Amino acid sequence: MHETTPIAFITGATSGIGRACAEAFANAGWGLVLTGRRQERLDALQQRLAQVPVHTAVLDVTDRDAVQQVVDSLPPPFERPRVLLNNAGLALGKGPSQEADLNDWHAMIETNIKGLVTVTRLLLPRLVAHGAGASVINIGSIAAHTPYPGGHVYGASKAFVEQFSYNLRCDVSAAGVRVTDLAPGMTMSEFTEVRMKGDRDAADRYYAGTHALQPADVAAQALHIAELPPHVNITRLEVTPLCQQWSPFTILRE
Ligand code: NDP
Ligand code: 8X3
Repeated sequence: MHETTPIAFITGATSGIGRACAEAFANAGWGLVLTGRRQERLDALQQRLAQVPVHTAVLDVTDRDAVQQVVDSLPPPFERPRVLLNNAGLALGKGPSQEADLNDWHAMIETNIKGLVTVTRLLLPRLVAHGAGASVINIGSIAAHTPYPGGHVYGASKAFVEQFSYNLRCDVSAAGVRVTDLAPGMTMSEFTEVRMKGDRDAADRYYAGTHALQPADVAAQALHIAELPPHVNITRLEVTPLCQQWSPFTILRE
């Protein structure tokens, strides 16, 4: 490997946007640290992306000790990533708040908020050590700004991601580290099947008749952000499919 090959550390690389980012960065010649909870998918991806150096680690971002262990045991040449792509995340449930499973709410907070800040905090010294050109790219969502029925904790967790990204940027920009909240809209992935607890038909119905974003569309934006000149920081980038529109206010009448 060439000494200057940049490294991207990706959480949730086993599916959807994370996997597409792995592919896009590999095609652009980046080395990769790929993490997620499903070992067999990491193995398959590593085999498929054999054209670049790839290090894989089974990692549940909600397990603080495991994150520490993965960071501490990054082998050369992966010890000093240029990019942290905080992608691992999920929504669970789409019913009204008063019927929601509290375990689902806690799981979203543990993953989308606590997992993201854990990985960020533990990897941050290495990004700072990398300095100019480094980036933290946090996958937020349009749900951070747009309330909708059943959005409850999911949207709120993505609002956290947005504000955390801005505050983080305040602290690390002097070290040359850029921070971006990359906020996609409707993207066709396993996201909806996970949200609907494995109900594939419900997921298919959600995407039916739409021309939703593909994970590769979001990955192209992530790669663009990562490869900008070191003095350029995209603070927030929102990307939606053309078919996704706002709704007017809903007025409840007596
Ligand atoms: P997928 O369900 O296809 O992928 C989610 C990824 O997150 C998987 O690789 C999964 O890996 C990983 N993941 C989930 N929980 C954990 C955990 N505890 N520890 C480590 N990895 C975890 O969905 P998307 O690709 O669509 O979602 C990726 C990100 O994009 C999420 O943050 C999501 O909120 C966001 N997003 C998605 C949109 C969409 O419409 N699809 C729109 C806007 C934002 P594994 O199960 O192997 O651990
Ligand atoms: C996922 C997008 O609109 O389903 O973050 O909440 S949405």
